[in-house]
This record gives sequence, structure tokens and C-alpha cells, in this order.
Amino acid sequence: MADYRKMWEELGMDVDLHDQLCAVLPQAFGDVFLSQENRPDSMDYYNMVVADIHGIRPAELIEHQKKGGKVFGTFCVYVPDEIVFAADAIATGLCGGSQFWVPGGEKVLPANTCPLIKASVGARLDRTCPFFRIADMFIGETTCDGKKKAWEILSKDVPLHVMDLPQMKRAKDIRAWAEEIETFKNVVEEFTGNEVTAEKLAESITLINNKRKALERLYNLRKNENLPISGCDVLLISQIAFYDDPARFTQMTNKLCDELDQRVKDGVSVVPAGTKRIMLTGTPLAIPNWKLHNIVETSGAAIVCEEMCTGTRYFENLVDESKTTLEDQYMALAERYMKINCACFTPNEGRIDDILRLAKEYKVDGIIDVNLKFCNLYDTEGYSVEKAMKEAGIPVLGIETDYTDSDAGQLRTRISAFIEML
Ligand code: BJ8
Repeated sequence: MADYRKMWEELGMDVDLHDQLCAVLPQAFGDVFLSQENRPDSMDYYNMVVADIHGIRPAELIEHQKKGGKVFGTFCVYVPDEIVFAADAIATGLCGGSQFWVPGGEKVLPANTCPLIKASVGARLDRTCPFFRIADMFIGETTCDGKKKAWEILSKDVPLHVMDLPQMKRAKDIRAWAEEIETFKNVVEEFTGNEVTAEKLAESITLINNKRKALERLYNLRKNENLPISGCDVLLISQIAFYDDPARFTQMTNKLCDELDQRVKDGVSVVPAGTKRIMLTGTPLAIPNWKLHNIVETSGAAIVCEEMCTGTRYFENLVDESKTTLEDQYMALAERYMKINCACFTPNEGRIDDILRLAKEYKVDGIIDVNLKFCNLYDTEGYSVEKAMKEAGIPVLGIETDYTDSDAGQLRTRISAFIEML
């Protein structure tokens, strides 16, 4: 790993504490990823990005800031990156996926808050993640209650704008989201000093659509009987999508897909014929949360799809590129983003339709419904999801977990038993 200590010190990070994280990550990464057999060569790019996760991309963001550019940190797939890039700024995902940051969050949040929120708050307040130091402005949203209250705490420490996300999907809610996107544009323009024109926005809509298309291409390749790539590797790519440069990410992911196309032609599979195909659904798996994929794929099954925000919810549906005025573009953005089916909406039957559709498309043998501990929304929705799956005759296993390893043994036993009965 290159030496980025000076950069971290200049960011005001707690470098000694951060060293503890740097000490465990390479081992965890090696155990989960490098131990896999027959990985595509094009995974080298993603390996490199993750090996220096707190170095390479942060250094690029700082370069951008030195030239006068701004960086916006986001926490939800409803926040439109297009607006940020149209103002010559950079958007980067900030959700925390490591137990390392949780105690820092617990200093200010109730212990029974979901680990994703605790880790995100802890990463900022403990000063142990460069991305959380670099972002000039955080963008929150009114999704779950835990996040809403966390914004109030974080806003004492960093400039923060909250987008008011409607929680129903009537025509007036979509119009309201279009208005909220316009307000966001005004905030971004003022903060960056750069004007967002219809031409600039059209360019960034294409930029982000291209990223979505590359991810969709990657996911489509997982629909093959011969699986050309593991679920672990696709999860890693989905996680990197949140913070990598979008144009480069698109290029590298298409390059990987070229290699995978060849694998499909050659009948190459990363798993033996007859390996059970699993889909995960539920709460997001923020980097470096690789726990479940690792358990499932070392228990004799393969993960072929994730109906998650680190999965299909991130890339399905494109923004209409034919609009030429800002007003029409806000509406096109709102229409695309409001097609995402998150449990913070009521009703959210679209998610059940998605799961049933994806189960068919990816020819899954079973579904694991994953809930991050203390996420009330997805936990409650789990009842309807699991009921619908049972009615459709699809085996389903509901699990609840957090970022610790304390339940790994128990999860392995339950997941192995589930795979066994498929
Ligand atoms: S669109 S899933 S990214 S809100 S897991 S913090 S909901 S208590 S992350 Fe999410 Fe946007 Fe929805 Fe996706 Fe709250 Fe639940 Fe925690 Fe969650």
C-alpha cells in the first residue's frame, strides 16, 4: 500500500486509530476475495482500487478540490448524482459498512440504531475515514427515522443539505420530488459557484446512465447457467460504483463484461454445475460489508443477484435522455428515481413485484431476506416479502445481522441448512 499518511494527517484524521482499520482490511479482503478460484483477470482493477481504498480515490478527490472543485457525500440511492456532476463537482457514496466505525456512532446515537447509520456517523466524528473528511457537503434525505435524526447531529460538524423525499408514489409525490431536485440543483450551484445548464445536465444524465448500463450488462451476465463471476466479486464492484470516477468505472466494467462474454461463449463457470443459485434481498451492504456473500459462497451456493441498493436498485431504469429543458430534466430524473422501491415508501408492493421478476430472470433456487439489525422498515416489510415468496413457491430464509462477526457461526449453520434443502 502506498504511503498516504501525510494526506490523512492533512485531512485532520485520527491517523493512529485509522491504522487499526488499515491493519485488518487487507487480511479481510484477502480472505474473502483473493482466496476465490478462477477469478476474471479484469478484477485486477477493482482489487487495486480496494487495496488502496483510502488512498487512490481520496487523492483524486483532493486534486479536484485543489483545482477549486467541490465534493458531495451521499447516503442514499434516491439522491441524483447527475445534479452534482452537472456542476463540475463530484459525488461520492459515504455509507459505512464496517464495525470499526460503530462504537464512534454509539457515542452519540442510541445503541439500537442500525449499524449503517452508526458506522456512517462514527466514521465522520471519529475522523477515521478520508472520504468523510474530504466531502465538502453531505447530502441527507428523509428516508428512515434514524437517518433523519443522524443528519441533525452530523450537521453540527459538516455542511449538510437534506432532501425531502416523499414516502408515497402518487403523481403529486413525483412532482414534489422533481421540485426537490430543483432545490438541490440550486444548493449545488450556490455551493460550487457553477451554473447547471440543460446541456451540462444532459451530459451528466448520459454519464450516469452509461454507468447504469454497464452494471446492468454485468448483472445480465449472471443470468447464465454457467456463472462467469462470483457474487462476492459483483458485490465488490457494486460497492466501488458508489465512489469511483463514473466514466472510468463504466469503462472498466465494460472491459470486465467483454471478458465475461468470452467466458460465457467458452462455457466457463466459477462454480460447479448444479450449484444452487441464491438471490439476496433487503438492506444495503455498504463497503466493506462482505460477510453474507462470503458465508453463502463458502457454503456451497452462489449469489446471482442482489435486490438491494448495492445491487439492482442502484442501476435499474434509465433517466430519459431526450429532454432538453431543465424543467423536463428534473421531471425525467424524478420519474426514474421514484421507480426505486425502498421500504421507506408506503405501499411498497413494487419491491415484491421486483423480487418475483428477478427470481425468474436470474433462475434462483432460493432467496435470503437480509435485514440489518434495528432497521425497522425492512424488518417489518420482511413479513410481506417472505409471505409473497412462499406463495410463489420460492424458498426463502429471513435473517437479521449486523457488522460484527459474533453471529457468523450461527449464520453459517442456518444458511448451510437452507442451501441443503433447496
Ligand atoms: S433507498 S435502503 S439507501 S434509505 S438499513 S439506514 S433504511 S435503518 S439504507 Fe437506504 Fe436509500 Fe432506502 Fe436504499 Fe435506515 Fe434501514 Fe439503516 Fe437503511
